[in-house]
Amino acid sequence: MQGSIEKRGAVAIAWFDNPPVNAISHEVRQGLMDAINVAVNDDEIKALIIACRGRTFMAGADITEFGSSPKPPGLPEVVMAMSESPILKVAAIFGTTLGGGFETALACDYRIAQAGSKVGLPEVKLGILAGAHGTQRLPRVANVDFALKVMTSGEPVLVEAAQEAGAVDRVTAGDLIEDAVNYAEELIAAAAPRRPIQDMTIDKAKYDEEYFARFRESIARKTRGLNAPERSIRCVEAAVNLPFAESVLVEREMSLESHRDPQAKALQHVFFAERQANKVPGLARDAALRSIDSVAVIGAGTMGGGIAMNFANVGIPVKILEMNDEALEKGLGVIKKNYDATARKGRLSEAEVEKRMALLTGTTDYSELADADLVIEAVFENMDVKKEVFKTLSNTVRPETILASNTSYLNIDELASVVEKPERMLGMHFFSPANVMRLLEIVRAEKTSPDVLATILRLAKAINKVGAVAGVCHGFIGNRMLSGYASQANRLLLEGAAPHQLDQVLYDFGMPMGVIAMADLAGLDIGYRMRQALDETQYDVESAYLYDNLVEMGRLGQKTGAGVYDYDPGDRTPKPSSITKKLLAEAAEKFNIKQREISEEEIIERCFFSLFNVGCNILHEGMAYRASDIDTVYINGYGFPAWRGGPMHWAEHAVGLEKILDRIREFADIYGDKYWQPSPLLEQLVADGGSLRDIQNS
Ligand code: T1G
Repeated sequence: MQGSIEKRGAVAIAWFDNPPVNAISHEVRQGLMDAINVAVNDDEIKALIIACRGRTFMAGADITEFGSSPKPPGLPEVVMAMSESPILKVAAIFGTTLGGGFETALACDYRIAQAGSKVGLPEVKLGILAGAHGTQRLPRVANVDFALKVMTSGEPVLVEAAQEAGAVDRVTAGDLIEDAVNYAEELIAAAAPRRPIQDMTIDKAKYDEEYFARFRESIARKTRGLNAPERSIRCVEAAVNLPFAESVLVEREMSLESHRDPQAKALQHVFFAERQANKVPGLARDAALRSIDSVAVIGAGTMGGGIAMNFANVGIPVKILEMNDEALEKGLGVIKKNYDATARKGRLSEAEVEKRMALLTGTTDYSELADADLVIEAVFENMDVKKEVFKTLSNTVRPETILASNTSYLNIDELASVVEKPERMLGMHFFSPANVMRLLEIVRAEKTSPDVLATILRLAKAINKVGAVAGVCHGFIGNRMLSGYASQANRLLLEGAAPHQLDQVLYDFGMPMGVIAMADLAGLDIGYRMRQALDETQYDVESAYLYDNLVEMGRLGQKTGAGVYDYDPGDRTPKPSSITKKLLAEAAEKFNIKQREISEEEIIERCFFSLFNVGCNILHEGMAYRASDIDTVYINGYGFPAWRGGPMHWAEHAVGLEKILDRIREFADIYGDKYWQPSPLLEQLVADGGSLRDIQNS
């Protein structure tokens, strides 16, 4: 039973225990109501502590209940009843007290927190807002600045910062419950007053229209495309300008509106998708996994260095091997420069930099890697070179050491063929910059054992990455989909779309940057070198005309100050180039392609339906366990807007599978089915009236 009462003299503790994160389910809500009633009706009880067992105080409303109307009592009703009840209430918070959990704590009169724990209102990350009076209580008990930042970023803050702002009263490094009982006894002895936050007011003179306009401007870039932050701001404006009884109605209206917004469903899909991606089909959730207490990285170049930093950042010692001392010194020097740059921005202390650097040791001797639990190679992207590395590793490290390649497209099965005990071999595809990008594509080779896969998925989370499993195919999940998306963008350039027009449409759709600008950023020579190794039947010669000519002119992209776009010195803003325009006209004439006006709608459909069709093939071939893993990859590795749910969720829920299939068939008629062969999976789903949710590969 939730809310069971433990009496300690005049202090009662209402205990809640709803693993794994004490989500505020219907049972918990009812338990809160019951606990208040028991306390109010027991004359011996002078103060009530709200406390939780397990790893955290309530981490929010139970998201699994969303989509259906919550069984009464709803949380707004509960927090109102709590804050109005005559009993003195103390919240004992720890772990991550988030969303409805923080709102429950704000319905108490006093709050004591475990030092180093966090509070927050992350609802905006789910496309909704703190709808149990959080938007009304936080600005009143703390201040408007703090409340706006917490609500619109959705990021948790340390309880020490919350204490400074006035949202937490005490912080203890000791035994939270003992200290909470002592605190409650102190309050009783001092006849401390109840402090319902709804009775507090805000000095509105300080927070006029101009203040809110400035705040909106300050978050505009980070919240581009998102609806929930604006709704939260409106609630805080109401808290400033209206009495509680009226402003709480504004919160109610904004909250209902946000739950109806497709962005909410998309973001909640993303929340569960990222967690679902950690599950290996067929492997029991409590299966014994291997511990990774030390890591080795082969190669101290850009990728190797960034990869090594991920582990040092979380206290895991890393040995970095290079061919010679000079390369080693250079690599370690780049890592130190990166850390120093972070420290200069105030995001890392000098001591922390030293601590992390101390975890990184260099060597040129393979025998020094013998104790590594995991070795990741990040050497030159060449099969023979990598095979040599894995042969040496296989003869050097322990047989149970996990071996991983950071290759972005080479065949992991072929690499595993030179390794003893190939079941310990897989791909760990980091995205550059490896210490920044959240996605880790984990490539499951034919012989990779499930426990190795699950070990690396858990490790991904430990190094603050989002892991997703891909099968062995060219480009795995992300780059294979990128090729479908980019191929259509390039065809559209040949047919008359200007690069900046096309990129603007993709940016306005929500991508971090247009795909053509992204090619300039990555460097046009990468594709050029790959095409040199292929014959003309293996790539789109017509689209390559522009890029081959640009590279041969020395226009490699941003790194040479010119590529598809021109760039002013020291300025990364892409500017339309007459050279590109001329080359595209030449290509259209040479390959007899009719130029025409291209609509925004066609750019969206051609680029994203192609992306989606490739995603369906990946799913159809079993190269991804589930469609939501593909969404996880494309959001975290390529910046697809999370508020659209990912390419697969967007296709099914914003466009519709049948409409997409019809358009793909129309494109096949127009362009020939080389690009537009409908995925058999898409055809099957439409024929059966099925959903992507039904597909679960093993
Ligand atoms: N409801 C239901 N299940 C939840 C949950 C929640 N709020 N939070 C986590 N889980 C599940 C999760 O799916 C996973 O399940 C397991 O718990 C461990 O989670 C009115 C309406 C708390 C920081 O947004 O940020 O309150 O995969 O792997 O890395 O204003 O979970 O094991 O089956 O993430 O240690 C606001 C969301 C809700 C917090 C812990 N609260 N959760 O991280 O574990 S809306 C949130 C988190 C709200 C009110 C509104 C994190 C965490 P499974 P995990 P973790």
